Amino acid sequence: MEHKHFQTLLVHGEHVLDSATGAIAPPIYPSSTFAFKSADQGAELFRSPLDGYIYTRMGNPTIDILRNKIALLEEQKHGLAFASGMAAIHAILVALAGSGDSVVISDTVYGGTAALCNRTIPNMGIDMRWVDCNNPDEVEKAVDKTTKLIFVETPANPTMKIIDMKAIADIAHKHGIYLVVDNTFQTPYLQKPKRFGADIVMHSATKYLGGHGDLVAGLVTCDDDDVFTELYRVVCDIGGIISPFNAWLLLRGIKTLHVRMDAHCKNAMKIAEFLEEHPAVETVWYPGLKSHPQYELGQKQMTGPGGVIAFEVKGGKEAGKIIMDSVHVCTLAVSLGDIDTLIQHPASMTHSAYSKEDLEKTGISPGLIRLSVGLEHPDDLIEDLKQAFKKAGG
Ligand code: LCS
Repeated sequence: MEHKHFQTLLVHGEHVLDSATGAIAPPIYPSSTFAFKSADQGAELFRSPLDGYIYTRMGNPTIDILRNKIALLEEQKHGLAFASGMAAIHAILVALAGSGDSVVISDTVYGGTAALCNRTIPNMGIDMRWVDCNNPDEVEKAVDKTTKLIFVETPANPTMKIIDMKAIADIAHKHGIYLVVDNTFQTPYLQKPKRFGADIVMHSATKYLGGHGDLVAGLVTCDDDDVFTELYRVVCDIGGIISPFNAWLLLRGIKTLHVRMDAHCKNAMKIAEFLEEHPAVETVWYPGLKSHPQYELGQKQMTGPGGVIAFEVKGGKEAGKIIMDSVHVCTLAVSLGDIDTLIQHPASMTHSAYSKEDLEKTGISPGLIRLSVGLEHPDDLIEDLKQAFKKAGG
């Protein structure tokens, strides 16, 4: 039966009830290897490994349920699962580009993505071209015959800059190349990049998809069979696969994605409004606030503002440090998308791989604080921030 609503898809999509036992939860297959019925069948499977199971690096039944589920949620044909979001990004880049090729990438991305693209990827002879993807002319100028793909993150970590996916997809497709969108901050519940022209969608599933801060994982979806074949080759060759147990945890997390995301959005909106009114706060960047410079674009692309807020307090970095050291309900930690509210300082933590010039150019100011709003009662979070602001003199 076809599921009409996304919420139903989250709960039921792809999961087939175990007919032998009636078990509702999917089984975990920790097996590293799978017995062949005969020598001929083993040889046949090596010719077409996705038609059965050989060895978990090449395919696993629990991981397959997850691969199919994320493909369904992103409305794409293929899904792949990785050990982390970084393993997923690495796989996309090395599957689709090689020595002598170039990749155009948004100048504001997660610091780990920036580190990968500034160090490891250029060492492989791939030219990474950093551009402000809010400026389509700049993107157009950066693309040439060597360019294989454009990679963007929207909203961007940590500034919450929103990128017009349709505008960038049009440029990519004019040149016959792929648009890759990192959909970590929104999840398919709040944003479906494919509907705006993205060819490949990826996630750090460590964040909202997992949702509970208890796993590290990456997911990728695509429609193109050739892209899938290349990505699958990299999974098998490099081996950055998710473990069956983490795949199972992730499947469990995904079932409640809609309930958690609604609550994250509601809490974050309340906190963002509080921050905007507070005299200690200089600026707030949250896609749910009309003051966000790309509020209208956000309304077009996203069905909710998400749970991450960036803000700057008066007194800059020093005041920010006092606030981060004074919170009790919020936890001073990196990552985002957890049920726990997490607060951190991008310039010295998640984005410390950025040079001073790049931090300045992309608006990751020394005083910028990032808050991933969790599922505590918002009034407790507001009281916590209030007392921390007071300590910082606000
Ligand atoms: N993409 C985005 C947008 C991310 O925020 C992260 C991690 C990654 C990719 C990489 O995924 P991972 O390998 O960690 O699963 N972001 C983090 C952050 O903001 N704080 O700690 C990790």
